[in-house]
Amino acid sequence: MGRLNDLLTRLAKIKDDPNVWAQAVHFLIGYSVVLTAQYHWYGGLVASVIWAAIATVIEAWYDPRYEGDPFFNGGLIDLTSYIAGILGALGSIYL
Ligand SMILES: [Ca+2]
Repeated sequence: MGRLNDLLTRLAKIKDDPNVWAQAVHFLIGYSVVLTAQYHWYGGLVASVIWAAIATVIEAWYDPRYEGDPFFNGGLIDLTSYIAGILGALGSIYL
């Protein structure tokens, strides 16, 4: 019971971490952009490439320059979350 309580306590704390929410949102954006494109014009694969390029520009150039969020201190994690969402959507479409 102690271990279960420890696990539940740890899980409950995750929701208080803003980084977890930020990564979840980046993932969902990547996921929903690709699925939306696929739904409307069968362009999931094309949208994946375009969105991955846009996300790279956002995280490597825009955020460091205009939001003070360095690429190697947060941006890379954001980009990874976008890519994970894109891959998740491609998995939903093609697997
Ligand atoms: Ca960012």
